[in-house]
Amino acid sequence: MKRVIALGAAGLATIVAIGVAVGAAGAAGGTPVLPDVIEEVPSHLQIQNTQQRQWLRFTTTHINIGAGNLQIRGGGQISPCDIDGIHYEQCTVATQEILDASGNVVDTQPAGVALFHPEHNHWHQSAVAEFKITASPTPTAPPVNGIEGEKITFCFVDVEFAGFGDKVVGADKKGKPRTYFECNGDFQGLASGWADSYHQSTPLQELDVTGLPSGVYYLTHLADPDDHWRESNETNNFTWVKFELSRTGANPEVTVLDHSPCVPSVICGFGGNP
Ligand SMILES: [Cu+2]
Repeated sequence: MKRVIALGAAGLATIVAIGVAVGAAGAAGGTPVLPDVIEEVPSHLQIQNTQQRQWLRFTTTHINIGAGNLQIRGGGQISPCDIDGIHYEQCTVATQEILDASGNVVDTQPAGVALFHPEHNHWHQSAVAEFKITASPTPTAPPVNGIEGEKITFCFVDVEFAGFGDKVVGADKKGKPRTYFECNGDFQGLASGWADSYHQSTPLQELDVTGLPSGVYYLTHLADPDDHWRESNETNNFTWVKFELSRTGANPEVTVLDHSPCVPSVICGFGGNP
């Protein structure tokens, strides 16, 4: 399903014009050094009962294992927008800035929308990831709980140094400085080697499983579902956890059965044990 973004009519022309201007500015320069954002296998799966709804909660972590930083700049102009049927009062266009080895901007491309997220009280990027519960572990599998692929908005900030795929935390830290510190609307990113974890207690780290029958399912997690960002590897954005939902007791229970492989490019157990 394609994401629908409707910017407020008054601000649309201005915001698009700014976006084009930014896009035209970056051109010449050195060789691009690209980011590669992967998603850790979701962890800490747990069922939460609230107000007669049942939620599957989980922890996820974005990690940039690419040689370059993911850098996103806001358009400056702010206008209301609607994303996937949710209205936000403050939005701006987002542009990925592609850097060379010296940190110069050598190219840009449109990267969706940045929006002020009232529940988290800071700025998010649109369509950072997509969570689904499915019957098979593929990015295109339809959701089984009737929730059409939930595109998740996130802030990007360097929280913890992850290293590169081998879990040797700190091994490569020299020369990979923490770069992005704030969830603001003007400037966000995830530096090479850095990770950004979202614990399962955070709002939005959840999918509705009310009425979902007992059975075996997959929780799937796809990074960059709209292909906003230019990455050095566009094929390693997908992870999954296989779990059993049991409804034999008073409350439903979840048991993890399997997960997608922890190949070198996909870190497992960094933000939390799967
Ligand atoms: Cu947030």
